[in-house]
Amino acid sequence: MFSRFEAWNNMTKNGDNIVVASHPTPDGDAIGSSLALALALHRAGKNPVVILDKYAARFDFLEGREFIYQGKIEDLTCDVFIAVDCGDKIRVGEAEELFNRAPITINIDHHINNTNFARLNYVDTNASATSEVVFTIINMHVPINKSIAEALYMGIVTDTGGFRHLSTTAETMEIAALLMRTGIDFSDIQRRAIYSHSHIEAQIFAKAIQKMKFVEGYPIVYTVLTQSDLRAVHATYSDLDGIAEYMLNTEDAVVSAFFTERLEGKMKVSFRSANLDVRLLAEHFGGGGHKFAAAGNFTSGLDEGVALVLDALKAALDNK
Ligand SMILES: [Mn+2]
Repeated sequence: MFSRFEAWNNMTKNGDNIVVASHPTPDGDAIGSSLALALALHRAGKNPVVILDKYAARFDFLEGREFIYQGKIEDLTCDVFIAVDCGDKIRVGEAEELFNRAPITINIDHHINNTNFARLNYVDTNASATSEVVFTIINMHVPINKSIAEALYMGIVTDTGGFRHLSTTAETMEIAALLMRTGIDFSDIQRRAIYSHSHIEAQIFAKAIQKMKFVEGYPIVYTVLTQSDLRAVHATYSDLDGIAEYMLNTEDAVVSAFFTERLEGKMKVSFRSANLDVRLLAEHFGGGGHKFAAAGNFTSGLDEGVALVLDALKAALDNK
C-alpha cells in the first residue's frame, strides 16, 4: 500500500477529470465516502464526477449530490478513476468499462478481501468505514468543512451501526470527534441515515419479519422475500436495509440470513452475525464483506438456494 500523501498526489496530479465510483445498491458508506471525496477534490480545483446507482431516500440529504452523474458513462472523460468501498473490480458495476480505459485507477477501501484490483491501492482493513479512509487521505490537504464532515460522518455512523459494531476503534471515535467539531448535526444525521424509513420500507420490513423463521436446533434466524413480496408493496432492493440486522437481535440468535429472490434465478443472501465469521461463507456464495456482516449473490432456485445456504451455516456452526 502506498502512503496517504501518495494517494492524494495520484488523485490530484494526473489531470482534472476525476471519476469517483462505488458499488451497486449504495449504502451509507458508499455514498458518504464518494460525496466527501468529490467535495474535497472540487475544493482542490478538480472536476469530479460521481457514479452512483439510485439509493434510498433517507441518504439523500448531503451536499455533493450535485456531482452525481446522470448521463451516459461512455460519454465521460476520465483522467483518474477512483473506486471507493469496492472490494473487487466487479463491484464498480456499470462503470467497469470506464475503469478499464482510465489511465490511472485508484482503489480506496476497507474490505478485508479487497483484491487490490487498481493500479494504486489504498486499502485499510482496520478502518471501520471507507469514509474513515477518505478522511485520512484528504485531511492534510483540504480543510474539512461542514459539508465534507456530514458526508464522512454519515458513512462512518452507518457502517459502524451507530458506533456499535466491533469494527469501531478509538481512531474511529477520534475522527468522529473531529467531524463533530465542524458543527454538524450528528444526531440528525444518525436519525436520518439509520432510523428513518419510508412507508414502503416499513411495509416490506413487516413482511420480512412476519415470514421470519428459526432453524430448529440452531441459533439461526432467517427470512425469504420473493419477487412477488417486493412487487406487492412496490419495494426495490434499496428498501431492504436493516432487516438482517434486526433479525440478529432476536433472542438466542447468533446468525441471521436474509434471502431475496432476484431476477432470472438469482438469489441474494445477507448475513449478520454475533460471533460466527460469515465472510468466507459469503465468498463461497459469490460475494464477500466483513467478518460479521457479509452478503452473497448466486444463481439458484429459491428453495434449493435457501436450503444450501442454511446447510452451510449449520456446518459452520457445528465446526466452530
Ligand atoms: Mn464500507
